[in-house]
Amino acid sequence: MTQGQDPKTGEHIAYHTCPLCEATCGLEFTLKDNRVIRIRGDKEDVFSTGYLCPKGASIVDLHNDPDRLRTPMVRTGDTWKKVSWDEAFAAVEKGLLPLIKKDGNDAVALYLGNPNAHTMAASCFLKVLIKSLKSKNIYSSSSVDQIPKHVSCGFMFGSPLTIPIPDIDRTNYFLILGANPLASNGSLCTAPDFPGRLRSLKKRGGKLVVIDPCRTKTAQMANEHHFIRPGTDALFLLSLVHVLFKENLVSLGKLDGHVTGIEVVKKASELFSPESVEGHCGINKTTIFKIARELAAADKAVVYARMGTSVVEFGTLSNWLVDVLNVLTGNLDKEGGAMFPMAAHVPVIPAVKGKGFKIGRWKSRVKGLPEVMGEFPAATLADEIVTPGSGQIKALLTVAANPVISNPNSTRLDKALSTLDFMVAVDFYLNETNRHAHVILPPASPLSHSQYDFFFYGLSVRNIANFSPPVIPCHEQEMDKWMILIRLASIFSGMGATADPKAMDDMVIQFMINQALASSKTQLADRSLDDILAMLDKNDGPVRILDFLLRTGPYGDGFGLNSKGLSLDTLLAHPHGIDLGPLKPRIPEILLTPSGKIELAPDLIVSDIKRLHTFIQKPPERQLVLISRRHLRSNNSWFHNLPKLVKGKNRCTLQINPEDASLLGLEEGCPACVSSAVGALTIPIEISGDMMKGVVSIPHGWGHDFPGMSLSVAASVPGVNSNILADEKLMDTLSGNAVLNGIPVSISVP
Ligand SMILES: Nc1nc2c(c(=O)[nH]1)N[C@H]1C(S)=C(S)[C@@H](COP(=O)(O)OP(=O)(O)OC[C@H]3O[C@@H](n4cnc5c(=O)[nH]c(N)nc54)[C@H](O)[C@@H]3O)O[C@H]1N2
Ligand SMILES: Nc1nc2c(c(=O)[nH]1)N[C@H]1C(S)=C(S)[C@@H](COP(=O)(O)OP(=O)(O)OC[C@H]3O[C@@H](n4cnc5c(=O)[nH]c(N)nc54)[C@H](O)[C@@H]3O)O[C@H]1N2
Ligand code: SF4
Ligand SMILES: [Mo]
Repeated sequence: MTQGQDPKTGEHIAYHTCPLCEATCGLEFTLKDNRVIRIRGDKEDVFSTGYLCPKGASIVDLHNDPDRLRTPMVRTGDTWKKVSWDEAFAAVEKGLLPLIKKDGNDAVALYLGNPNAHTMAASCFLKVLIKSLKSKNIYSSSSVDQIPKHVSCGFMFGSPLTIPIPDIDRTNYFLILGANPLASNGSLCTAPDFPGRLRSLKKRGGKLVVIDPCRTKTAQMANEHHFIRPGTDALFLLSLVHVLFKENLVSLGKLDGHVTGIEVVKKASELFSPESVEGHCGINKTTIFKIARELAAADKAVVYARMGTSVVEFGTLSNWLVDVLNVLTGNLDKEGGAMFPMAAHVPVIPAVKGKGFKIGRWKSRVKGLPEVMGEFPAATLADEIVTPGSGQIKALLTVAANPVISNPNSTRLDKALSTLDFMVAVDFYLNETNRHAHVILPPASPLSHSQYDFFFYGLSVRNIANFSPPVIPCHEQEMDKWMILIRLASIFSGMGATADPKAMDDMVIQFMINQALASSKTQLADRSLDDILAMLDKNDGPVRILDFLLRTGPYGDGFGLNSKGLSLDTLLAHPHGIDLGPLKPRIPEILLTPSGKIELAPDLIVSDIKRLHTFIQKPPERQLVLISRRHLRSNNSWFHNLPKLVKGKNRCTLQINPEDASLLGLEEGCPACVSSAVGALTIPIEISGDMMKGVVSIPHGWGHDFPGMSLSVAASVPGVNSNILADEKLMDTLSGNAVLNGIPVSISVP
């Protein structure tokens, strides 16, 4: 009988943190004979208290999806063959090692997709894979997403992972730009039931202001919504800074003495008065003055921005200015402002001064683009594949990624992938990208993995720790993702395709322990490797690593030093999670800048302001521009194969304002041809008064009409891929982030 099983019904309950988005909701599963018969939000979850969205409710459909791959596959020509795991890894070794020998390590590129951030496997073992691959050609979905935030935080706070999070449960004034948490459930702000938290803000008399070219569901629940011309947030934000200085509203509060560069920021903002930017961003000067004054006057206020401000030409500048505003109004590191979480698995090592953050330590071969966090921009992947010469990419390994849908100028990238000598995909769907692979290595279903959100507890509005064991055990044919990553790392490191994954796993944990033992700053100074190993959880892989990190973390038991402290056992005894409390001030302890202060005016960022200045000297753009949108029932490109989530009316439409539609002679439901500098597509029209004039939107993640895939449901409701229209040559200069919003387009009736 399974533990906890009801002897009468044969049912048992399992709890698991949802791995599908950043919100980390607790799910409650009722199982019988290892089949889920009911799923609901876990009311006792300390963080989500019963909340769940339609995607979380469909995770079992994903588990049961007949198209989900359960065995490795090898392709010859157009024919896929199911093979054993040993055969699959042997095929990878045979396909990649001779190529590395002949053309060097850079000939094999690695592309890491979004779901990696949600798995323990990737959090623990991707570094090992990257290290063993020794290729400069590392790419990820970060550069079609949030890398501008990493760059701005890296320069300001000394580490790209030191990201302040809006303290939404305690703020009284919340200014949101380019985020739609009512669809996305929040990003770089882990907050289950984001809608409920926004309702509470309003209930306690707080104010919600949303800046977005679309009157989204989030905008509709706000006290105020202002349309903004896509791509111009940096101008709007810099003019807020301008007003703060002009009206003597700057007040650092407790940050006084911890900030450098204020005068430089003041000077830089001088040219950006509300009057000079209003025509470009479409927000009038009266509103800009009002928002600046309200922001300064609120006792607890916070500015928060996401995707809409990130995948644009001035992505780093916008993300920097968000935190500049939080600093100048005294709201950074303050209750109800933007605060730094203290996750249970991240050791607190008082640093005060650090080496600072660097980009461009090496450059991409074809376009000379700077490396950022060890990666090149995803937008230049195709360049590196199609341009001959030494260092050309000849093979690709993708892990949980679908760049053919998610990257700009996807038609070009799709063609480039078809020219590769060899491709390996770690993924459980044969999707638009993976159809180019020669080997697919499918990890087990999300319900068969353990879960602890290494990334998102570091980005969370409360300090939370929650570990969940697998809901349904891994089928004997299936392999946990961490094993796949380790076996790949073993191939690249020369240990061979047949190496015992345990050997590499042991090496990793021993390395981590030895590093901690060697550091005089940890509590382990006089312990031994064997001591620690003997005390650790006896599981393999990420679970053992988690135990180690929890115990050496800020709330940890220090391997016996603090008997009340956390370990894996404590989390196992608390299946609804442990709430470690609200966020607390952490400055200066977390600053790793060379000055030991918040560096408000990093040279590279400040020098990028001249691009903004050039921009406002030109007359305001009036051409129609395209932006993206998300829907609660989609998850980037990979949730359109679940019937429950795609039923109903077609969501892949071009939304356009009624006035623009009438000017162009477009009618509701009729197809329109949309073209840009790099591509064209045809899509049905949806006329919507919620769109700003001059702006149209297409949801991202669609376009499932390629041959050679195995996504039967998605193929029946394919939609179109908006990234056919995104020009891969447009990037945020500093971070290399792709420009996916604000794309100039023309529309005609076919
Ligand atoms: N249901 C669902 N949830 C998801 C995802 C999903 O695909 N579906 N994806 C997940 C991922 S990977 C991420 S990164 C997060 C993203 O989470 P969010 O950042 O909240 O994402 P979006 O819903 O795309 O919201 C972006 C908003 O920016 C607006 N916008 C576009 N251009 C501009 C601009 O120039 N300026 C301003 N101010 N606004 C602009 C858009 O109209 C849109 O409302 O969501 C995650 N959650
Ligand atoms: N135009 C436009 N383009 C965008 C965006 C936009 O707003 N507009 N958003 C961008 C953003 S924010 C992001 S994050 C990217 C996302 O883009 P990507 O990261 O390239 O792709 P996803 O659509 O998230 O697909 C992820 C793949 O991972 C697989 N997968 C899921 N779980 C696992 C797992 O546990 N292990 C493994 N190995 N595989 C798994 C799925 O089957 C799927 O094939 O798209 C970006 N592209
Ligand atoms: S909001 Fe996110 S974490 Fe919560 S149930 Fe939905 S997909 Fe899962
Ligand atoms: Mo993302």
